[in-house]
Amino acid sequence: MRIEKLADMNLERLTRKSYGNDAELEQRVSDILRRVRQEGDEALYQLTEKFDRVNLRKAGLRVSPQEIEYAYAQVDDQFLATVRQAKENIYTYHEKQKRTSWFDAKEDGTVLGQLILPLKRVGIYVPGGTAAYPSSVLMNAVPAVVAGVKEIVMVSPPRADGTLLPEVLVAAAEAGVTEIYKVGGAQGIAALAYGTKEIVQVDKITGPGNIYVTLAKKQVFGTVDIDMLAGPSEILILADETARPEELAADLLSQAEHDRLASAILVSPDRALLEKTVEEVERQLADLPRVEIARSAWEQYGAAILVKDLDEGMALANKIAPEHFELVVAEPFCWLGRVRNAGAVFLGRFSPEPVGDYFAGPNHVLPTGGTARFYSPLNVDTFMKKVSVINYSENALNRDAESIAHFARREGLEAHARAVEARKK
Ligand code: HSO
Ligand code: ZN
Repeated sequence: MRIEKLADMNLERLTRKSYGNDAELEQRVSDILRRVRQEGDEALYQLTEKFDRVNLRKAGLRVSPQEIEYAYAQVDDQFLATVRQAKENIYTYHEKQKRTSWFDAKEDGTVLGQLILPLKRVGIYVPGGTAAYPSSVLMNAVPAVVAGVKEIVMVSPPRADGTLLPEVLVAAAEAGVTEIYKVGGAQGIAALAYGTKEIVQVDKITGPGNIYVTLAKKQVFGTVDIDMLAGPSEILILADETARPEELAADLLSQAEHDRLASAILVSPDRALLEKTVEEVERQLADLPRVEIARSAWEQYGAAILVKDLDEGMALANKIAPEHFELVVAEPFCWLGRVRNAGAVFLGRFSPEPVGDYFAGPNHVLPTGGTARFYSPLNVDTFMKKVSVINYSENALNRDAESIAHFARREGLEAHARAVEARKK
């Protein structure tokens, strides 16, 4: 890995890697969606047989209470205690976000307001394989619980033996998930979005997934709501000479190990720090279990960028809009006011990114691929909706009737005008 000077760099390599627009994949996904819409559960059975090699008639589509009990028997006490503590931290943080309905009563007798209501039924997607993270189950389900959602449905592809990971099942039960189905991929999203006999349609789908899941979420948007289109993980660290290379290297690798498409970027005005950190990354890579994934991510989408000063580094960070932004500088709070675009900001050397992934309380489902320009982290509002409330008094209507009727007629809508005038004294 070379140290690159910002001025000489082509930033495109670092910014152009969202899950692409692949027409053939999109077609395959839309075929799957159509099959589930037309054939319902039968399609779920056939597609799960085809993609996961699992016979759901035997393994069961819905996870039973006995399976949950068995999952608890399989996890150790430390895991359970950790999940419970993490859940509590996430709950406490998200509770502070909860908004309640409000009403504004004016002197003229008018009452205006907003009902802020939980969604009735939401679906949470949990990926399979090594990306089946119990922490993500908590991060998706807990805000829904805080919002007051009564029906929280989880779907996830079964493993070869027809089960789900016990840690995922335990996290789901602890978080308050109410139904779990062993179906993944685009067919899992389709089941949630359109409903089948066995799986009742949801109002919104959240949770990360592979390219098929992401494209499926995109295609069902409108039939249901979705959270966001999550891409590969990213970290950008802005560091000064007070930072320690071995810690920065560890933080960069913590994201690089997620995915070959993950990105890990170090930005600093200190050339020696950049050099030492790059060496450290090489050294630490050697004995990582996921060395291949992490190395590939680091080589393809990693970078060590030399900037003039922290100001220039901050401008670069805001331009890239990283999912995770670590500020490892002498006075991180002094720079916080300059942050415009990031999913989550981690301040100081005692706030490495995994603190946020697992434990601190803020959500780890964050905007990626530059979408932190306009998206927010998953939060309680994600699972709520609003209804406007209007209660005019007789006096207020008499006062405003003429203006309203005037406006209506200017739009050529005579019946609107008359509806108001019908009450006017
Ligand atoms: N860093 C990931 C979330 C995660 N990390 C789950 C560990 N487990 C989101 O970008
Ligand atoms: Zn992570």
